[in-house]
Amino acid sequence: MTEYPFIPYRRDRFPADEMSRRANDFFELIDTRRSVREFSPDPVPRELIETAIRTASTAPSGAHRQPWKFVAVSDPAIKHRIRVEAEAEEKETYSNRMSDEWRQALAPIGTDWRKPFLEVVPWIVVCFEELYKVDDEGNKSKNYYVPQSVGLACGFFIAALHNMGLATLTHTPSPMKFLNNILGRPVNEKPYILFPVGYPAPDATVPDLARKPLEEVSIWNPEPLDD
Ligand code: IYR
Repeated sequence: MTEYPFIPYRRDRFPADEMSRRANDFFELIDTRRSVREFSPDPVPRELIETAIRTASTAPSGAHRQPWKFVAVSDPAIKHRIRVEAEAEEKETYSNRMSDEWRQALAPIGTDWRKPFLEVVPWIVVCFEELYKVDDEGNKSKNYYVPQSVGLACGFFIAALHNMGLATLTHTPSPMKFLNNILGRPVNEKPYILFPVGYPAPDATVPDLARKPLEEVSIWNPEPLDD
């Protein structure tokens, strides 16, 4: 077991007007984030991807296990292999595995099995969830709240990329098992989300969708059911 000494945690409070300003500034920044499917091939320095992964890795996690691995790929041959195998799975999914209801839900977004962006982008980053831990002697130990922890880390990752002016997409070619093989990851790691990362193409378009208003996504001081 890792023992941590406890240390003081102090942050200066911001004056109320500065808090409001910061709250609005962050909202306005993050509100311009969109999932992008058309990317520029322009290179992105590795250092930026490293910082995005470092940012992701500050996310809270069950028992501080940080049960995530971010695998970054810029090698064109590996990106090509990922595209070929992702498209093969996606073709099967779109033609045979998706329900009609699912297909209809996706129709307005205009996706299909073709994933050319996997070869256009300068980086593919695949986040794996570490289902359980294996130490150097091969001893296994449990991780906790893995999907929640990894989801949070991926959220931080997306926010970090957006803040630095890069675009991504939460791509989930399904099933994703082929990524363990291509990327040489062990069986205790499971692909969670594949992120193509780059600049949006200058002529990229996104669906003109609206986000649910606050009233639809929040409930304030509700009554208990059992009163
Ligand atoms: N994994 C497929 C299908 C897909 C599913 C949902 I739900 C989306 O919001 C978008 C796509 C794909 O990546 O095309």
